[in-house]
Parts: sequence; C-alpha cells; structure tokens
Amino acid sequence: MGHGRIRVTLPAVRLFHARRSATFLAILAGACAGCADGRHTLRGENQAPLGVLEEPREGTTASPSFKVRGWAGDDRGIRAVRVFLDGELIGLAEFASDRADVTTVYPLFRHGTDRHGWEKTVETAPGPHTIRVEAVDTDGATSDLGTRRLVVSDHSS
Ligand SMILES: [Ca+2]
Repeated sequence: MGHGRIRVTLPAVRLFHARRSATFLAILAGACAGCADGRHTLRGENQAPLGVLEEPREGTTASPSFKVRGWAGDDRGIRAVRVFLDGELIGLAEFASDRADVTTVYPLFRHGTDRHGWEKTVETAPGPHTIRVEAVDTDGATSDLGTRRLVVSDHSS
C-alpha cells in the first residue's frame, strides 16, 4: 500500500496497440513526460526528424569562430534545429543551403524546397568543447543529429 505503483495488465497494453485513438493518446501523453516533450513519437503516424551533423568532424581543431553544418528533414516539416555548446542551448541553426542530395534520397522531406542544409556560426573560448545538435519537427518530436568533441585553438586560422 502507498507505493504509488500502477499495474498495467497485458490486455490493457494490447488494447493500446489496437486502438490508437486521438483521445486515448492524449490521455497517455498527459501521463508520460517523454510524450509531452516530444521524445516519443506515439501520436498518430508522425515520424521523428532525420538529419546529420556534418561539420565539425569529431576531434577537429577549430578557430574561435567556426561553423556547425549539416542537414535535417522531416515527413511533416522541421520547426527548428537547436545547437548546444557544452550542454547549453546557444541558438538555432538557419536553413541556408539547398540539399538536392537529401531530397533525392528522401522525397518525402521536400515540401516544395531543397533548402534542408542548415548552419550556425559558433564563437567560443579556446579549449575543448562539445557540440550537439538536435532537430525538432512541427509536431514537437525531436531527434539527436549528432555530438562532436573538438578543440578550439587560441588563434583564428
Ligand atoms: Ca515528423
């Protein structure tokens, strides 16, 4: 008594998989932190975003001002590409370049444009740093696009 444990029986789980009604999922989302912040993609058939952090490469040496670059796409659309420096959100990347190579492989991501290449200029102090990038789709689902460790040198190159 008083453990606060919830018992889920197998028939209930089967019912969940059998009936993915919007109402039922809304109730479930309210009870699940992962659903509420978009880490899970249980709502309907939305797919989590896809993409790659292409630059910088792992272990590289960069100048105090360097570019973070990659691409992102989604079945319904990308809302934002978030850039984290040493675990802190420092801003959003901008969609700055056309990536027909991406839309050729993933026509579903096109949404009338090839502009799926994103970039952000990062300025930071010399020393070791970690860059992490994640994409958020229009439904709020997030995907990790990659993490890179690099060393920032004390002079521009
Ligand atoms: Ca999506």
